[in-house]
Amino acid sequence: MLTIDLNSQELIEKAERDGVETMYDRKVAMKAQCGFGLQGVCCRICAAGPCRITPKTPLGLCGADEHVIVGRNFARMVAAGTAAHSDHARGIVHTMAIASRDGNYTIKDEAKLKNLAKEWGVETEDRDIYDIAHEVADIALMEFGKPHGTLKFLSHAPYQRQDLWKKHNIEPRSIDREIVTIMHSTHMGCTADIDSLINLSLRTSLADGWGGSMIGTIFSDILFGTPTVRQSEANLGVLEDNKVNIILHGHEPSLSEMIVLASEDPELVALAKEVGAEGINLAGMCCTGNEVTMRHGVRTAGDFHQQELAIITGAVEAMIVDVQCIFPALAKVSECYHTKFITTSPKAKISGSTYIEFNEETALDDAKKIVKEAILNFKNRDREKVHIPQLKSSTTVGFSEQAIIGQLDRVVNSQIDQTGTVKPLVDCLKSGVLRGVVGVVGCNNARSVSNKAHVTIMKELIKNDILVVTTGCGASAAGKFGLLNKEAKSMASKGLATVCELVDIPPVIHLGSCVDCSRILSVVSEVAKYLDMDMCDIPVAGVAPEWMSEKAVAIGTYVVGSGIDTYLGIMPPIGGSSKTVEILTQTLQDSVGATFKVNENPEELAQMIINDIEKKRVHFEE
Ligand code: BF8
Ligand code: SF4
Repeated sequence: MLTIDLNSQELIEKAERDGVETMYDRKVAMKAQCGFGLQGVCCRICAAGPCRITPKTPLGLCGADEHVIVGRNFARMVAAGTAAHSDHARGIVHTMAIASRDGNYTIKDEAKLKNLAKEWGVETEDRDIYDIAHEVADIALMEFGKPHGTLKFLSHAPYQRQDLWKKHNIEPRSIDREIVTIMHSTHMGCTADIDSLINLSLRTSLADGWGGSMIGTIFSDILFGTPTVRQSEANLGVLEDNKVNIILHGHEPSLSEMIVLASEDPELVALAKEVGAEGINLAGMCCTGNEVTMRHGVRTAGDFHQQELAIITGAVEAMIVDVQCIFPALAKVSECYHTKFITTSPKAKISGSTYIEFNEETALDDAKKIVKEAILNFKNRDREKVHIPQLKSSTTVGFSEQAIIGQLDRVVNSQIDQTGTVKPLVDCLKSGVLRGVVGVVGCNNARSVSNKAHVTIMKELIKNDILVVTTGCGASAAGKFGLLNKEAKSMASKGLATVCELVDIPPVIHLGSCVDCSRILSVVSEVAKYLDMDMCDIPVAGVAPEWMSEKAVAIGTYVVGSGIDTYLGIMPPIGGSSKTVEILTQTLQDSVGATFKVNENPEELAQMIINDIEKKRVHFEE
């Protein structure tokens, strides 16, 4: 089986009938993957190589052994992932730097901005909110390259964690600097010590979690609004036969927010009617899908593995993308249908696409131009080729940290308790009504059956009184399979179901896009601080059942570096170095209080998590 998603199965068959190649065909054609690559023991860091480690050639030409080669490759994955999240964040901060009262970008969450301004020592009294915004943005931009000190948001962690980072010299300094340090240290002839390579990886990844990603989340909230709970739907069944279907795919909300606005423009809505459509139907994909569903309720068309399939419905007028997780194959697939594949970012040009550059300075005009292209393409839709699968599920989305606390306040007895704290969550965890909280996040991976591990693990966890929070393509999987629906409490065990009923939440909580994994850090950190504990002593865990991207490696590493055990459903390319495996799966326990654990069988992985959460509780209840 290739995927457990019935819509996807239908469209894979349609692709065959249409003679269109998809990832699933390439997966079959690829057959065996390169064993050296899988083990991480191929080095092509200098042009004397590639050097491959075998029993007969245990060293590269320079003498680098398997531990050095695997460690360098791992560190470079962390650096690339951190770069992707953080450069996205930098874009958002630059956008805030040009926000103005009468411009395209305005400040939506003034309170959050003022809180941050106060935290950073920016004057807020009697000042125009835009002056405050610009000063805060300038300070944030310095976080990427400041020459002295460490990252500001580290102070959000419990003091125990901060002390530990200091002790092990893994406090990130500035974001770009950590990435550069890895690129330098892994250059030919630099670091040749596996402990040091893992330490560098930890420090850089923390610059993602408590730096780039956290800045991305907080600044997006300030600029586009902190998500609030709302209803939506997920899966390809959200495409509509009689409307101009536009898919928003990629990551940065600066673009998608403007497309949402443009799609409501009366002139463009009128134009859509003129060309014979009933209106414009926006649908999201991947992380952009998460961003627009949690802030606007825009429905989710699907996840990473459904990007080609969306076009194969024959009903998509435009697939609009910016950066990250975009198959270059979309160019070829869209040639087989009328779909316009529109790239917009100078950071991710793709040959065969229609390139319409999106600039923050001319944002709404650019967005309107892009939406107009889509509308004008409606007439080219070939009715014969259209097949929209029917399945879709209703979802409840938009749980920012504040929205979660807001829901929890429903159970607070205002006579006794303060509102606006994590106390109700702590009470549920302490009493054992909830055994733990687990973040199930990340991608789809062609090495496994699409969505199977996500759905299996989430269902298993909620059957064991474990509240699940989810982001990225994990969130899309949860949405498609009905787990983000409040009714899914019927699939949960008694304790969790009671909490869901009381607080009016689904058993799986949509926390947003992949940069929003920083929301998980924030919630766990607040719980730990409330209890005066370190994050490693709370019964929580992170899981990436079907991860594939370098960004996921960065996330997993900062989650571990933050003291939260991380479970992987796909083995990372480290198997060729026994030392790397030992450090990541055992030794880190002694330094950062958490490790990676890997099992490619989802049922077994779920059981490991449940058992480990129970073990953590022993300590937690003391
Ligand atoms: O950052 S979960 S496939 S979409 S990498 Fe990509 Fe993975 Fe999806 Fe967003 Ni995250
Ligand atoms: Fe080979 Fe060393 Fe060059 Fe890597 S850095 S390719 S191991 S010679």
